[in-house]
Amino acid sequence: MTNNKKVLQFVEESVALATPANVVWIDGSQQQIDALRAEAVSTGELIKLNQELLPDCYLHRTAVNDVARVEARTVICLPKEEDAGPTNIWKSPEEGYKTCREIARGKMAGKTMYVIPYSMGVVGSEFSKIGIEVTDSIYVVLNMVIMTRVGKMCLDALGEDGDFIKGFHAKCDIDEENRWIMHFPQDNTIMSVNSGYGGNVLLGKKCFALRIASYLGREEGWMAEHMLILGVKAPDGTKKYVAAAFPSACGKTNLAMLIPPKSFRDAGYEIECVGDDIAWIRVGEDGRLWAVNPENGFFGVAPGTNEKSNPNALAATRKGTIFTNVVQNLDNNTVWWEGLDKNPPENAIDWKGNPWNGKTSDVKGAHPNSRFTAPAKNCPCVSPEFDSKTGVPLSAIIFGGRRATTTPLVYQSRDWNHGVFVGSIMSSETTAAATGAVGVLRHDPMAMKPFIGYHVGDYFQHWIDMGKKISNPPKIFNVNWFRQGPNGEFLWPGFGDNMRVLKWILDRCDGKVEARETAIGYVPYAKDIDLTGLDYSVDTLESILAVDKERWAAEAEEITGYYTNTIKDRIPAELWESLETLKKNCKA
Ligand code: OXD
Ligand code: MN
Repeated sequence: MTNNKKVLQFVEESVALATPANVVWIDGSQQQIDALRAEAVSTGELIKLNQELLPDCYLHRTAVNDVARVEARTVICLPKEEDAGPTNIWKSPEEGYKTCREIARGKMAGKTMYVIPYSMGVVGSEFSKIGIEVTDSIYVVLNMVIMTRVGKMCLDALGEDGDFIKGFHAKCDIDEENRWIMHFPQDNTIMSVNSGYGGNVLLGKKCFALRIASYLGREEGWMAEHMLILGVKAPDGTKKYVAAAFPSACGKTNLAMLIPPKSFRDAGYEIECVGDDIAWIRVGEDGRLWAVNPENGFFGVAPGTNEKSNPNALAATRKGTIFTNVVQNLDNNTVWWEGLDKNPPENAIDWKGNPWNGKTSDVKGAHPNSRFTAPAKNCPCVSPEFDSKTGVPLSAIIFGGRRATTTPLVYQSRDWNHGVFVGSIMSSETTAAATGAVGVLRHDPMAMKPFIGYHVGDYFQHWIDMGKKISNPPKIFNVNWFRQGPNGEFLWPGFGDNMRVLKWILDRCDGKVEARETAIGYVPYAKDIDLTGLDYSVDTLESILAVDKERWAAEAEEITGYYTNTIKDRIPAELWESLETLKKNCKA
């Protein structure tokens, strides 16, 4: 399929290491995809779902010990430990290669190795980059076909001499003790062994499009971010785009596909989804930031997705989707998960493969991190710019987290550098969805903590340096949909009503509304948040827009501790200055 010597050499080396019985090149043709689906069904790797209700949809169950990304076994391999920084696990490249190779040696004996040529981004766009993933899993091949642009055109784009990101994946024995997801940023290489779970094995996603790409972005002067991208179409037909970063369990996919409240829809507002997870961002000739979503599908969390929370995501899963670790409803061979509806199936199989009765069982039927892999084009509100080679221009960048107190519904940073500070201090309270204590503050700068492929302080510096190259920068905001009252009740309705906050953000970008300057930045006047059609008290709104200086003084101390004790070094002077300003403002 190719004459590219580097590709051929990578495949040869992978064969020599893992010794598969066959090698199959993935050309992206429907015929080949159909054959692989049929083969996976014949071995039980995939279960074919009801093809009338869910055409071309399949169900897969992972091993029970292999259901999530494993941060403690995700490694950045650079020569010097200090260059991986305090947020990453480090090994030297020598040790990393040795460890992975010893584990993978001979592990594809008797099996087929698939060679997947894929592109992150539209082939032929200046933003795009090609990867080659070799794997012994048909599940991986079929997920990559949905999540990326796969096929011979990627090899053609490489030509005889083009460079690419190398990804080696072997399931091995799904042994937790020997599971490693290793990144070699200097060699554009990823090795993943002993896992079959999406985030660890779909190497185009977190491994390439965030960890390796963030490293490349710093070298080449662009940014790879853990951000959704959405377009807001105004009644006059103009469109503005925003990118937004949130830690997990903060409703990122829901925001990316938001349906505006009725009063906004009636007025002519629409949201168009460009991406729900990753943004690659470059400075355009016009001095603005332009963003593309390098992915081609959504790898979304199933539980909680329903007709109310995210009808667009649900619609996206109705064809051509692979479900992982959800409930199989045996009555009609469809799928179910907690939070889909109030009607769990009685005659079902749970994510572990055991018989399950949703009416009587006291265990969850779907794993809390069960997923759907759905083609982006299925989404009813997918942006017409989805395949744009130039991307979309950003008017605003939004950071957010889950905070019961302290952080107001929305505030705007004073300028780019202050915005970088706001991103650097992002933190979120842990939820019951994740293991560990609930309500504990976890710092997650720019929602990139598990995804920065180098030292977090250098990453902050890269943001500051980028600011110097952007003559027309987006405005930077912070939102918090999760303020709680004294009894733990949520004080903001969230979901579609977040449109009301988006509108204020875009009005600020257009210079249409005034704002109140506070210790932390610009906060809306309550009158400027459009509450039309919402039964909501202005007093409550005032309360979640308030900035409590005492709490923020305490927050500033907590941030000082985080900077000093966790990040320790390489923090840009501009961020220390913003921290000092915050402390001063809280005393004033
Ligand atoms: C994801 C994640 O799967 O952030 O998108 O973990
Ligand atoms: Mn993500």
